[in-house]
Amino acid sequence: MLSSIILYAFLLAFPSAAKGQWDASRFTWYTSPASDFASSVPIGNGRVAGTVWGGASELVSLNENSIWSGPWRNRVNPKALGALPSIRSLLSSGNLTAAGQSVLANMAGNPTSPQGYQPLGNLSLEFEHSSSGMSSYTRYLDTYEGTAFVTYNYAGVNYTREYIASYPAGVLAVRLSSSQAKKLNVKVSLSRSKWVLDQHSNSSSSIVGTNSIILKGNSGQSSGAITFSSEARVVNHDGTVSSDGKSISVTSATIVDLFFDAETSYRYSSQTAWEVELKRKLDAAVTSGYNEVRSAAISDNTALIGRMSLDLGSSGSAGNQPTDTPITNYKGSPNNDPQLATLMFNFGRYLLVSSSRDTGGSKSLAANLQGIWNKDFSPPWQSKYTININIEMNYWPAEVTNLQETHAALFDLLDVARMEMATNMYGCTNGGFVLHHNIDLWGDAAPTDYGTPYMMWPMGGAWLSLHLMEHYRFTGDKSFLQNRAWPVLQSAANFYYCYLFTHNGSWSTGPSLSPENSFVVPSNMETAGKSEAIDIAPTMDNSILYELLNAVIQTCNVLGITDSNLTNTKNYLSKIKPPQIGSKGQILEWRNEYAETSPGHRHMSPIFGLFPGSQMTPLKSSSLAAAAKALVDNRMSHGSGSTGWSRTWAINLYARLFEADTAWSNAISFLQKFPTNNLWNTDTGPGTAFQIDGNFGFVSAIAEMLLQSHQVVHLLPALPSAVPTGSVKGLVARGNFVVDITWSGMALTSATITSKIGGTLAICLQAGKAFSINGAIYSTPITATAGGVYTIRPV
Ligand code: FUC
Repeated sequence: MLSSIILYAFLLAFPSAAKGQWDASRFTWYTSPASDFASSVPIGNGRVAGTVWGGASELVSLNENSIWSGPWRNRVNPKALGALPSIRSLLSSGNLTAAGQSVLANMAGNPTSPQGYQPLGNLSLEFEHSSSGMSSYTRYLDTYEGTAFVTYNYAGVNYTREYIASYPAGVLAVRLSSSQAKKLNVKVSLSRSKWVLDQHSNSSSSIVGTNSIILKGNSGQSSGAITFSSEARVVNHDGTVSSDGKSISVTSATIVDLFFDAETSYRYSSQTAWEVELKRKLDAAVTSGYNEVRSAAISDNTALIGRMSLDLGSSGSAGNQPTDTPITNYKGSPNNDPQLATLMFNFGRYLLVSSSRDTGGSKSLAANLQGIWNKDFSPPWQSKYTININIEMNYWPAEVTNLQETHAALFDLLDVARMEMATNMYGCTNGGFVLHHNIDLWGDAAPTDYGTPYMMWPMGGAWLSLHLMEHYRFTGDKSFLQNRAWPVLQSAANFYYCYLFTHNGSWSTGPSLSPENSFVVPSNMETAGKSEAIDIAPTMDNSILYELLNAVIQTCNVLGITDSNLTNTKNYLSKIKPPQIGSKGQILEWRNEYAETSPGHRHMSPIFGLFPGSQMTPLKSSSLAAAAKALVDNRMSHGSGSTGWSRTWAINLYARLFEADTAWSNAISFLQKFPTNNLWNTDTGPGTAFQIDGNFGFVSAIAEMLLQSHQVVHLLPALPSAVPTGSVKGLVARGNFVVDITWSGMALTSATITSKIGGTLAICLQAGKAFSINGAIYSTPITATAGGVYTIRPV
């Protein structure tokens, strides 16, 4: 028994190095422990997560995605509803300054912020090893299997630690081992620090039994606090176990396994209920044992991750170095290392699978600003849900890169968020729902923060609703459309049928803004020269309404709905102001051509219709596409792309404009400037806030260069000259077509389109080139059959 355990431990060590070469597209790896959070490696099962630091004394920063700072609060400003008519009349009569002041005075939420995301605590493993005595150190993350690994030699013994987050078992699992029998000594503890916030303080306690440590905590409020129980089970195969009331020690062992779970009051009505669930999951994991938990977790991960593969060229020796080295080298010589882009792509898909899953019970939680990984009680922007770009960006890769299941968590959150805000703030009682620019896990959608460039924006719910439509467009799942998407889309549209008002003959939003830009008040609109943001019907609002109302019409057509839902929507759509073009040929941001206070603003709000919308795309409207290009060019030439997410939005936009080389040069700039050593995206570069949106925006941007499908199935629409040869397998086009493409010399070699559900297949190839489909020259769309495979070749 013991010899097989030792053999197992050896086999686990260096599984990739044993093959002689690290796969530079698949592994992030390091030759030293993490020096900070941004060099730890993340694992997660969509609900429980950790980051592995890998030091001589191990630290795993733990999260459970419903541990937030407290209960739901009604933050709606009681003056908001009463102030709405007067603010609208100030806007209509042209007093922008007074309108902005009244918004601040009457509509700000109280308190100004919803709840924030909080850490669970830390798992500590003390091995009595000193850093200086460790040699042959390797730490890695396998983005394909979803395993994290640490190995090193200490006093002639190889020690290994393997970490896995299991979606099927709902737990984290750890295996510790030593290459020589009975050389493993480890002390295990769980802890949580104290944080004082808003007159309440969280509390936690740790109860240590023979082979279990229970950490309980809560967010500190006297009523409705978010409360959790978590537990680490220690399973030793040999050696001796003891506890000292603070920790569990195992001495003279060869292998020790740990299983960890946390459950909270968010999903269960009583402590008994969530502790029953905690026990059930841990009992089952212990009974199955580490190997079974591990293999089920890997099967689950690889089933999702393995649906796709990407080859943008080999980096050769440049790629066979610890990940922090290519990150540094790439700044000077990006062209030597095409696999860094591939790794970033694969890592992004891995992050989505790890941070966003349907975890059951209709209370899954979407990936937040940091996905699911947060070690701070006061993280940047509270690590909550900012929905004027960030959380939508998290889900841009979900459908196109074949991870449809990850989208489910966002749909669950949207169900929670559809509360009475429309009635309380706008007096709308027709079943419509509205969200502003932030929400928390309770769906608290009252205006957030205190400032006119961001807080008063009634479009967050409409934008998120479009994600359900996109899920239908990609999957063609009519029952999803009927049962899940339609109620949300209908409710989103209903809000606007109550809320919109007529201004200059158009149905208009207001007070609203163009996230998060400001303009200079012109001389005839009150305090000239002052910065303001509040206006009527900014272009982004009109573009979101265009997409929403078209989504409703499409849904009605698919589901055979012909009643007032359809006629009403068509009437409204005909009176939404189309995008206007300004004096520099650009899409106008506001109702008039005001001077922008930040011409290089990071938000690309006015060209939402180019990406993620489709109203301004070249195949739909060459004139709007040209105006969208004028806007993004102007923004970028004035310094936009200044945050990681902004830069990746720009890549997606240029891909939609078929500006392949500009898209790629922005992808290079992104990789040079924003990722930390563990490849997380940041606000403005390493050392600034971790924000996961840019990771996901990067993935969708690469996909958009290779495949687009908002109009037709468009192969290689924006292939950059820096990537003349490559292949991609398993991308998904709208209509549920799975697309594999191989190219070389900047041209298609061949592509295979597999139709999952049948239907019309309209295809376009790179720059309108001619091609054959199953041997016949393509001229018009074909009718694909479910299961049909179509081979595309250049002619
Ligand atoms: C928006 C952005 C900021 C940041 C925050 C979380 O407000 O403008 O740059 O990403 O969200």
